Amino acid sequence: MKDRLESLREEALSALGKIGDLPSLGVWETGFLGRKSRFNLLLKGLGNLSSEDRKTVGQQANGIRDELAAALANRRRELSSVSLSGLSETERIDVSLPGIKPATGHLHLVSQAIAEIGSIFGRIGFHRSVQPEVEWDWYAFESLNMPSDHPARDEWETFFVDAPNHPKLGKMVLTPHTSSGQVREMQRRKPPIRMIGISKCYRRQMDVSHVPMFHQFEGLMVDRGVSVTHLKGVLDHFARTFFGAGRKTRLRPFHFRFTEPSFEVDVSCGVCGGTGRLGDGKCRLCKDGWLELGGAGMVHPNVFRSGGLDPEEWGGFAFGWGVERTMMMRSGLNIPDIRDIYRNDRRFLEQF
Ligand code: FA5
Repeated sequence: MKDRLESLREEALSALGKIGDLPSLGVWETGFLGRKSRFNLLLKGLGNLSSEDRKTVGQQANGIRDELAAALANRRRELSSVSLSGLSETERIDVSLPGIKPATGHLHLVSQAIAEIGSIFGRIGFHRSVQPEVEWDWYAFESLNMPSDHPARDEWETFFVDAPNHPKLGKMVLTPHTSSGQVREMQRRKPPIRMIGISKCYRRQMDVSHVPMFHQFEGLMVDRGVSVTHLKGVLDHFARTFFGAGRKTRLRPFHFRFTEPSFEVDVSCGVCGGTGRLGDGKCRLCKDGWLELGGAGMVHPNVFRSGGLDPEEWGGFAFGWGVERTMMMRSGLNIPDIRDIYRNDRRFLEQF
């Protein structure tokens, strides 16, 4: 066994001397010193020797292992310094070559719109709030004057979460609209309130103008003596700043359970200048000079009660629109299908 160990030692040292590059050192190390190396296989035979022999052969084996390990470290040092000194030859840099521009990303167009909308309302004193992505039925519907059997709730096409009911707040749902933020905000802080809540919403809908996950922004103002005039002023401020000077809004009577009176908000069409006509014919973007933006109204007394406020003392308005749809209505964007926004196709996203 002593002879076999000695000849293995000589073989290993001679092979090491012939190695000329760093990667081959790794192969050598596995072959001669690794767990399944011939050296280790040989040592398995130690058990068959007498205790006297086992001691001397064991010492010899340890000595050889240390010697091989030291030789390996030496060779590694030598090869490393050779490869570094050769670098100036092999890796010459031609500073006159044009550089490679690193790819830089940018915010997704919806994130850009959210930041812009938040800042437009921020400049007139509305503070940002974010609603939870999962919500209790009570906040999403009941507190907003929509009892469980009310047919209006079907319009929200809600996702229900498979979780135990809350003893007081009912079922768990994916937030279907940001209006739940109205009551949460009233519970959170004392009036006067000026809030702009921008959050994710979920509905079981999918077609050219609907996606199952989208964003809404919800405005809420609560104070004494708030009237529809204030609402109209805030909406016009938004239309002018977001869509461009000269754009204005129009309120059409509508019905929401949580506002009274309620309105649909339209913005004047940027293509035909609100006239509904282009050249000799009708404007192709709008029908009569107006584009539909979203819902709004004066906060319903029952919503104030849900939020713990006295409707005799406080008044307020609220509005809620889709971020994606509002953004798509910007002149020149020309996004024909709302689903394109979330397909994650870089050829599309890089344009914004
Ligand atoms: C609401 O959600 C009311 N909460 C709005 C409101 C707030 C009214 C405060 C009064 C006071 P509606 O279901 O119409 O209303 O949705 C509002 C907007 O969200 C729509 O105009 C649209 O822009 C956007 N929206 C709704 N569903 C989707 C969807 N599946 N995909 C993309 N955008 C959507």
